[in-house]
Amino acid sequence: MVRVSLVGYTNVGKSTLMNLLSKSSVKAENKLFATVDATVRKVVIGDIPFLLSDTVGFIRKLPHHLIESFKSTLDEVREADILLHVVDVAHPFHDNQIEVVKNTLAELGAGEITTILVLNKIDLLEQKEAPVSFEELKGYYREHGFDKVVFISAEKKENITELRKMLFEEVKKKHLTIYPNYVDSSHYIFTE
Ligand SMILES: Nc1nc2c(ncn2[C@@H]2O[C@H](COP(=O)(O)OP(=O)(O)OP(=O)(O)O)[C@@H](O)[C@H]2O)c(=O)[nH]1
Ligand SMILES: [Mg+2]
Repeated sequence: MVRVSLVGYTNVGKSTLMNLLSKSSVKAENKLFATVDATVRKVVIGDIPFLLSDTVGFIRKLPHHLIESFKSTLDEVREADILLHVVDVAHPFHDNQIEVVKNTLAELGAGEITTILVLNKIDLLEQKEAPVSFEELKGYYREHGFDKVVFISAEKKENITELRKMLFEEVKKKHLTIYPNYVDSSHYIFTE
């Protein structure tokens, strides 16, 4: 099966998104390192099954006691076909956190894996002034090497269909490379 991994800085909403996409119940808490192990769930979108794994959050300096759990996360990440890089877009230093995650992925040898940049917590932005539109911001992130960008709120379930559609398209591509002899791919159609 195609393997998809949720990666990102700690406390950005990876587990919340995992629960939403897989309808499972993974501990999501407003504290650092709520997740200490990789958790894997089977998810199906539009007939195509894939494995979705939640991972421990990346951080600039990892606390010592988390190094073991981090190792199992590293394996999940390395073996992934697709990464969902989740970002807390309402965090004042989110661009910095994106850099930390990008550098960590590169160090792991996972820098070339197809990545969807998922800018989460847009509900928190709406409370402030929105000086630039999401479309303009997408352009900004594309210039920084992310060609697949989506703005969501995992908590308020905003734009989840757009994310699922984008994920489905990437999963479909990978699925067809794993099963190239599967001739009738016409029934792989996105369903909400
Ligand atoms: N306002 C808002 N809060 C969110 C959203 N998504 C997640 N949260 C909150 O952010 C906090 C962290 O969420 P988690 O899903 O545990 O984050 P995580 O990335 O899994 O964190 P670690 O496992 O610690 O790395 C929780 O309090 C969530 O309720 C969102 O879209 N909007
Ligand atoms: Mg978590």
